[in-house]
Formats: sequence, structure tokens, C-alpha cells
Amino acid sequence: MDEKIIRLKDEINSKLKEAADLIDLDKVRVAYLGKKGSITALLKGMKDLSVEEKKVFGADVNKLKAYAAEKIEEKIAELKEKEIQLEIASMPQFDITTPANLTRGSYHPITLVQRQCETIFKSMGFDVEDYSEVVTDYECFESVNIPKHHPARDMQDTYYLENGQLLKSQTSAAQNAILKKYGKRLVETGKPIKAIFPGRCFRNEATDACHENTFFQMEGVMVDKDISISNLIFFMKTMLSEVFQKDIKVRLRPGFFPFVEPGFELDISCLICGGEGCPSCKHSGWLELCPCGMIHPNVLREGGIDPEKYTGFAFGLGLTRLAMMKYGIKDIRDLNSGSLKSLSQFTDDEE
Ligand code: FA5
Repeated sequence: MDEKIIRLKDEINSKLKEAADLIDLDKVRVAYLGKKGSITALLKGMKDLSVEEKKVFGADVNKLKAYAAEKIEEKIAELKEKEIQLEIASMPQFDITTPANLTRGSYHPITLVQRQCETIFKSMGFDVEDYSEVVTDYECFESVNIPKHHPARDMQDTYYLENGQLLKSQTSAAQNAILKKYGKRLVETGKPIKAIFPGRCFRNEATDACHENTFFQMEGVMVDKDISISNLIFFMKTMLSEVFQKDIKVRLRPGFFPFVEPGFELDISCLICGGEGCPSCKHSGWLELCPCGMIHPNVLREGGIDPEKYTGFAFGLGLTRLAMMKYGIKDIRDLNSGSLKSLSQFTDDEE
């Protein structure tokens, strides 16, 4: 074999040995097999040889070319494997014998009472509706008999968007839409309107143990012929006895809301202090829980329902306060705290 070929073969072997990574290796490939590489140059230089010499020398150069290509491929595979092994070695090591953490997430106490109330009302034939959190002034106030500049607006200062919309301060904001949605069916089929609509409410107010700026309410309406205060009291009593599964002291007193006439405040005896008075009930022994009343004729009319033919009741249950009373949570602010330590203690009665 030609000496040049033998030398080149040795050279290639030692360069391949030295190549530490894929970049080095590519340099070797270009140096020997590239367009201007040494082996390519040998092949090009054969033009001056005799036919006999070409046969022998050409075969040897081609053997060397195949040898170099094969060795480069082998080295690529070796370096790639090395890189993989290095990456594996730099990865964190896991002990697969460590026992798995099987802790499950839990429902928020407000979700639990909301679901419970939904189940109770569904069993009494109520539809459950969802409603947006961003509403118009008309939905939140005007449609429920609170015209612009009405003093009742002072009780519910909320957060306004630049486009004039607002974060709903009460679930009553959905009343008008619900009356319109089911009113036609009531007139045509005589099927009463019975709906509840839970939702998050917002108020720009100072917080304390029983007031939050973000809290949940659950509105309910029922409209039919001859609906009276007795129907309202029946549904309120049923709901409370189902939620608490025990006798609780309740009081009904007159309350003013422009969208009901007459209107009531339904309070429950504070279950945190047993009615003695504590920060959770503002030291009164009673907690305002579920204002309610007979829907004002103006509200029915605005919802497309004839108040001469139909009457109805509405209530606005304070779901967040209900969760406080049901689970013995002394400070409403704990519910928005995001503290898993306190929030994960609660479970569904049916679980
Ligand atoms: C209303 O929001 C009326 N829309 C309720 C209503 C509906 C009356 C239908 C008549 C007919 P009020 O502002 O009182 O009313 O709120 C209702 C309930 O929401 C309160 O009794 C209380 O339980 C809860 N609530 C009100 N403000 C807060 C607050 N800042 N933090 C926590 N809960 C609150």
C-alpha cells in the first residue's frame, strides 16, 4: 500500500482519538473527506497516474475513504452516547422507593355550602342559573327599582370599569334577566318561575370579621299566581334546616330594599358565640343572613311580568356568612386568605 495512504490512515486514527466532541469531529470530517480534504485531494491527483497505477491506487484510496467515513460514524455514536450519559449524571437523582404523596386537594367551604344549597333548591324544583360578574348599571340597579341617585345605592358602593360597567354588588343584578328568560314560559304554560343564582359580589367597603369586599351571595326568585309571604317563609325554613341539620334560632324583621315590598331581614342567632355577642356578629348575637321579600311590582313589570296577575318572592342569601356559621369560621377574611392549612379542613357532609 502507498506510504501516503498508510500515513493518512494513522493520522486519521490519531485525530479521531483526540476529538473530544461533535464539533471537533466535524473538523476531522471536513479535513479528510470535505471538498478540499486530504482524501478528496488524493482522488483528484490520480489523473496523472497510468491506468494500471490508477487501478491499484484508486482502490486503496477508496478503501481509505470508506474506512474514514465508518470510523467517523462510530466516533459520532460514541460521543453522542457520552453526552447522554453526562446529561443523565447531571440530572437530580430520584429515590423511587420514597412513598408517594397522595394528599388530595379539597373544596373551598363556600363551594361546599353553595353546592349543598343548590342540591336543596333543585330538589324543590328550582333551576340553577349562572350570571356574569361584570354587569351594567341597569342590571345591578335600575332594573331592580334603584334609579340613579337613589340613596339605596350608598349601601352598595362597588368597583366601576372605565366603560361604565361595574362588578356586581348584589346577585339581584340577575333578577331582571331571569324574569325575562322564564316569564314567557310562565304566561304560556303556567309553569312558575323558580330559580336560584349564586355568584360572587363586590363592594367597596371596610372589612371586618363579618364583612369582606368580595363575597358570595345566592339569589332566589319564585313567581307564580298567588305567591305569598307564607311560601317565602316555607322555603327559607326548609333551606336552613337542611343546611344546618339542627334547630337554629331565626328572626324575621322588617327591612328596606327598593326591589321588594314588603321586605325583611332574616337573621340567624350567631352560631359562633351562641347568641352571646362576638366580633363575628358585631356583638349583637344575630347575623344578617338572608334578606328577602315580595318582589316589587315595578321589578316584575320591568321583567315583562304583569304584577296584576302574578306575585313572587326574592331572597339574597349571604353564602359566605352561611359558610362561616356552618363551619364555625370566626373571621370571614380567613375564607379569602388562600391559607390551605385552614381551608383544607372542611369536607362535604356526603363525602
Ligand atoms: C342585598 O344584597 C340584597 N340584594 C338582598 C335581597 C335580595 C333582598 C332579594 C331582598 C330580596 P344586603 O346588602 O343586605 O342585601 O346583602 C345580603 C346578604 O349578603 C347579607 O345579609 C350578608 O349575608 C351578605 N353580605 C352583604 N354584604 C356583605 C359583605 N361585605 N361581606 C359578606 N357578606 C355580605
